[in-house]
Amino acid sequence: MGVINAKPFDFALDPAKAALIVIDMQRDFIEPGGFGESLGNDVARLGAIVPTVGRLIAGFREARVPVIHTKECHRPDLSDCPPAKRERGNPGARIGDAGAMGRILIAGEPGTEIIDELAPTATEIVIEKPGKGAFYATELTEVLERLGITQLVFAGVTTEVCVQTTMREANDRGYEVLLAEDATESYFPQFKAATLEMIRAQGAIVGWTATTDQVVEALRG
Ligand code: C5J
Repeated sequence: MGVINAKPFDFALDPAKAALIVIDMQRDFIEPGGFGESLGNDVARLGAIVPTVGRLIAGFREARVPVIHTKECHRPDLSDCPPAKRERGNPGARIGDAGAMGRILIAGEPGTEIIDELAPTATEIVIEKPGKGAFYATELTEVLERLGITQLVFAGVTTEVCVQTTMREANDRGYEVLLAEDATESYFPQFKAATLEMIRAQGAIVGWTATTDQVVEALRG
């Protein structure tokens, strides 16, 4: 058990009951020329956290604590992509359309893959999720129950969308959740800052935040 001097108060990390969830570190969100950039976003902001996320993953692997990855993606026939999601706004390209790295956010397409630098190992679990939250329409609950996990550390993108949604889903399901604040990023700095505040407000109403160094140190005991 390693006690992290987290915000808004200490978090006792139990490696026997913890997992790292790395949200959507996918080529189409992070690499230049992908879907994220086509929506007008500065993807360099997201690319900048890759080494930190890598350090966090390495810390969990070294401690032999599970690392679970997620990918936001849909079936090729889009049967799991509601029109309300696909037809939102007026982007140049939509989910399922041909993009620079294959069909956008479709399972199996190159742009949907996790970036090479953070690729899952052969034994790590990858959850394919059609929604923003990783619990919706996935096997994540069963995976966590099977592994006896009650604490979740989060990293990935984007802070206020898929990361925050999944943290809230997890909190509602009774998990203790902590966000590694330097291993997550948003296209909008003000949204990241607000999300960190929201998560830990009112006595950790959603959960805790701490730095990658603090989490890795706690894992080492
Ligand atoms: C978004 C995500 N931003 N992974 N996806 O649509 O946060």
